[in-house]
Amino acid sequence: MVKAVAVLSSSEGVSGTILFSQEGDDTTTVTGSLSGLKPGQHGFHVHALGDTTNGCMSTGPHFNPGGKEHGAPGDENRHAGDLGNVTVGEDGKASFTIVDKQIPLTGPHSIVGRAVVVHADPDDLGKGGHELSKTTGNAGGRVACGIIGLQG
Ligand SMILES: [Cu+2]
Ligand SMILES: [Zn+2]
Repeated sequence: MVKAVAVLSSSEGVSGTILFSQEGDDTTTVTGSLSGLKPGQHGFHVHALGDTTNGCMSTGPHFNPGGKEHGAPGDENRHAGDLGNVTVGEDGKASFTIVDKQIPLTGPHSIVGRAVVVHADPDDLGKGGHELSKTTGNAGGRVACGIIGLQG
């Protein structure tokens, strides 16, 4: 098994930990807990770069090694980094588990060294009809992010 972790924090008081574990060749389980967010749905993605020199803005676009359009996690045509939305309760907290086959921790398309980003708004999963729907899901600002690093 290969494991990784991303620790998220922001100046606006968002914090959290996202754990990744890969069993076998391609299936990665993502287990997250977040706090300090506004209640409702928030877009949640793996972005291409593990660069936070300019905060979450420098983590680049959604991780997209296949050169596809933005979509929902279950879509054929999606960025590898498209993990959909996380749901935040009235207490500002979210805890979730996501199982996905496009975010390996090993091999040429590994997400280790890239970043996870939580957005201000819901991801429309490519179906909102907005000019940004097919690139970002129109998920708004980047409220917190963390670099994905190997864990022992
Ligand atoms: Cu994003
Ligand atoms: Zn995307």
